[in-house]
Amino acid sequence: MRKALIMATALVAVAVPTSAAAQHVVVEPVVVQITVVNGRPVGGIKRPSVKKGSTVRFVVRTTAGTEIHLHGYDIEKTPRKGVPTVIQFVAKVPGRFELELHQPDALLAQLTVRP
Ligand SMILES: [Cu+2]
Repeated sequence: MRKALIMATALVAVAVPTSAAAQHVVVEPVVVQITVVNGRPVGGIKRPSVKKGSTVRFVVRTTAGTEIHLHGYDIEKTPRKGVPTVIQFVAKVPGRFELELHQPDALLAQLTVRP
């Protein structure tokens, strides 16, 4: 799974049009950091907005919950103690998508992917 994500990121970097002058263009992911305390995201629900084709990386720190779930893209990760949970993907589908913590259920972020 991790290997596939890294490959996807590499493909994005290659797909960026480059002029003769620009030799290496590295596309940085849009990083969204979320810390969950008492089953709720610190500072409230994050509402990032990215352009379609962007690479998005959610980094979630939580001591509670059995699953972190990105709806629509349907990516699920099981959080492990003491290790941030990383969900990285290329936002190919426009729309609005919710990142949820499950058990206890909480909305962590609402991602907008602009066409
Ligand atoms: Cu869910």
